Amino acid sequence: METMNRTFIIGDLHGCVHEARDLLDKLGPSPQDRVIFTGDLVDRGPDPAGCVELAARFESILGNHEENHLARRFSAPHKLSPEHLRTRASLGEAHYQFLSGLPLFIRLPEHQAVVVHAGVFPGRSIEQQDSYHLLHLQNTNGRDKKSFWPSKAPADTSFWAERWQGPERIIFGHTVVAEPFVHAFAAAVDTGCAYGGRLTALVLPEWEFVSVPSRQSAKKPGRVALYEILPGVRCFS
Ligand SMILES: [Mn+2]
Repeated sequence: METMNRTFIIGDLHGCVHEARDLLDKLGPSPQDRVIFTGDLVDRGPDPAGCVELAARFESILGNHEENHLARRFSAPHKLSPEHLRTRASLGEAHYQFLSGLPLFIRLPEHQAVVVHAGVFPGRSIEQQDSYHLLHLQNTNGRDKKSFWPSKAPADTSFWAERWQGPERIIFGHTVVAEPFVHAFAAAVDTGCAYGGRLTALVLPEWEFVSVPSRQSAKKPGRVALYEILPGVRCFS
């Protein structure tokens, strides 16, 4: 019997290579299936280089952490955080070569979907998007370029997914959600593995989620507490 090829979109690894292998074992992709990582392979977790090497066997888009490492590759060490320096020390020329070739988005026309790291600015086509928005966008007022942390955003802003009207459904990481979700025009897959949450894959064409538990100890992702970004959808912000 012929089975339909599947596409697995896996959320931000952030150095969690063991969980990535756990999840791939659970998914059991065939050579005909596609595996796409949503970027932010590096920083935070124990094995950034291992995550880059794993992603190189499949497909990945660029995350803001990769962008940062490429932009500051030759910056003086005293200008960089200990975490940044740890990642830098683990990466070699081949890793940087791979990261420099990563796309900002991957279109999945057979699913009317696009994989991006963070978000898309409302009212613009995917090709017209600013790389800053693709890599960083959270809350927006729909006019200015700036992106706001959801918990610190002015009242006239809202999470980009509330303003994006398609036609594509955007599959994104970057913003850590308490529960992954699929809405009309957006699907969130980053469940905070590096913070002790889960590593999650979105499985197409079913639009179902498969997760494995984190092996990291629980810690808060950057900011404060759970924050409602969309009705019934909470993120850590
Ligand atoms: Mn990110």
